[in-house]
Amino acid sequence: MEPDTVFQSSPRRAPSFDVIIVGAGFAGMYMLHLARELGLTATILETAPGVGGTWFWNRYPGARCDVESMQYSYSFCEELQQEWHWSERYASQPEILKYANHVANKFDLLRDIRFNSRVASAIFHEGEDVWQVSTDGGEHYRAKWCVMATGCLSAAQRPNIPGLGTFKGEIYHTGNWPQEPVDLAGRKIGAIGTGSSGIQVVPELAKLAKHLHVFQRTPNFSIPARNQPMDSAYEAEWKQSYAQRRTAARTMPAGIFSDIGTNSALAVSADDRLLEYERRWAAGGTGFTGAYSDLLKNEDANSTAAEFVRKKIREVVTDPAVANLLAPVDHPIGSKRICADTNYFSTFNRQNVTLVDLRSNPLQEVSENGLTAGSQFYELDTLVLATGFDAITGALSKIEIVGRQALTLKEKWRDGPNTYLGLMTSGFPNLFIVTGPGSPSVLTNVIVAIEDNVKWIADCLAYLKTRGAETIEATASAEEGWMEHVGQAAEGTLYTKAKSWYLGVNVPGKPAVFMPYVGGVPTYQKICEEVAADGYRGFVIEGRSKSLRARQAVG
Ligand code: N01
Repeated sequence: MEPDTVFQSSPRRAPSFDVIIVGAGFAGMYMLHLARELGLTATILETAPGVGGTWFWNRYPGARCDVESMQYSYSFCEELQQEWHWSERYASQPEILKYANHVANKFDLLRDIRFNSRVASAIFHEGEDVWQVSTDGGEHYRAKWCVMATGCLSAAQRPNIPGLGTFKGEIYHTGNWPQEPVDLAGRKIGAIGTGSSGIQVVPELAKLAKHLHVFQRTPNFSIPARNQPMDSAYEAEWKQSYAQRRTAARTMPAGIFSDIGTNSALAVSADDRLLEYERRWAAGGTGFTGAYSDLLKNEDANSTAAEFVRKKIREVVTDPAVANLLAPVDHPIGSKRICADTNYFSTFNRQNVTLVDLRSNPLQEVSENGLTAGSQFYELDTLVLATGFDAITGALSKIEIVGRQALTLKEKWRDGPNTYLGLMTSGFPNLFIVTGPGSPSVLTNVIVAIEDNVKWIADCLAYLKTRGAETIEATASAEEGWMEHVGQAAEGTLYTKAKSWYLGVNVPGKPAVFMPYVGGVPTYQKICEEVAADGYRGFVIEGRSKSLRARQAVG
């Protein structure tokens, strides 16, 4: 829709919309679609020259989703899920990007997306109750509602390694991979980082490199993905009952239709446990940790699964010293995001691959022609940084977001993010966040989390529209109660036992706060629905007459 004239009083005569959406990933695209269905004027501002969000940028060799492709897709449109064909069990990045473009075309979204538009600031004008959103190109827009669809894994984290800027070869970050082809054949490559991205890129780099050095600080647990071409019978089975399976997926904690064990790992015999772990190892994928109900709650239960995986690593890797370094011992399995790989561990059996343990040989510096770890210099042509993200809050903190009384979001979240339901934060009226901190987001099939959040926001906008409301804002006390609940939920699990990006400890200076909500999709969604059904309990809603305030301000 074209901008309307609601805000023509703007001194800057900035284009004005009912809704400005930041980000054209899966969240932003669906938000635009629903905003249009409500008859609202809306536009998306997007940094990239195309849609896809994290799948636009993470185009490193081997990039692939670790949620099965039949599930890692939108469920809101039956026609879409029936017509789209995934070619593999786990979709590769190019195929996911193709899907994102298909969706953009199918729903005619492109005409309302402003590409190459990085949002630099979003400022709430009190009195007018308007958000002014500005790009780093100096364009200004105004809107009543602003939706941050900026993603949880979209701010690539470049490590602070002395001398990195002096390196004369190429440096590529997996989370910000070039759009043009990259020729890595015959190069001396150094890869830093062994999380999900590193574990995917390393086997591909090894195939191309003259020699690959993998610089590992912390080993990670990984399960073979066992990717394969899409089985047509499996695809047909899904398509025959897509709606029922999507509903069933939403009854499961991660929003993934899967087979989750209900027993304690300690309630079965060692032989039965072994059979179950072997079955899941053979099936492949991150569903491995769904074997027993207490793997992420009880350390003894967890160590049965961790030990099984360590044994597998030792079976695959032929050099026992290398196998030992690759076997994680510093965190419970699953407490950091578990990885899914294709030939990761066996890659270390190749002659052209060397594992460098940064624990015993700390990374000293990068210089013009390579890198020094311990007392050893490694000559390199290319550095691949698989060093992760400033996750969950990183993309938001890159934007100067200013709420009531000139309070910035950065200042408000200095000691850790506070939200109500992950969806809004007090002091920032009419600003919605999709998969924000305090929501299940990264602990789920994120497309489920996105769809549920976006639908909730759209329903909320419809509610506000029919009542002629001007603002909605989370109350400080509702937010406090929610964050307490989020913290307590995490304390009951093993998630807090790992130094992970869930806690933000991978980013120097970031406060260590467990950010996602571990209560699971069904519990979270039930709470969100109840809050809405209860007249948006915990939010202040004000109309022009302000008379709505008393009725809605609860909690
Ligand atoms: O990032 P990470 P990622 N010196 O933070 C190391 C999703 N994802 O991009 O653990 C040396 O997990 C760091 O070491 P350490 C998925 O949710 C999904 O891999 O801090 N090393 C670690 O090894 C995932 O969890 C898919 O000691 C340094 C690595 O870099 C999330 O994205 C694919 C360092 C970072 O690992 C993030 O994964 C890819 C330094 N200065 C990603 N700084 C799929 O769907 C960092 N490291 C399959």
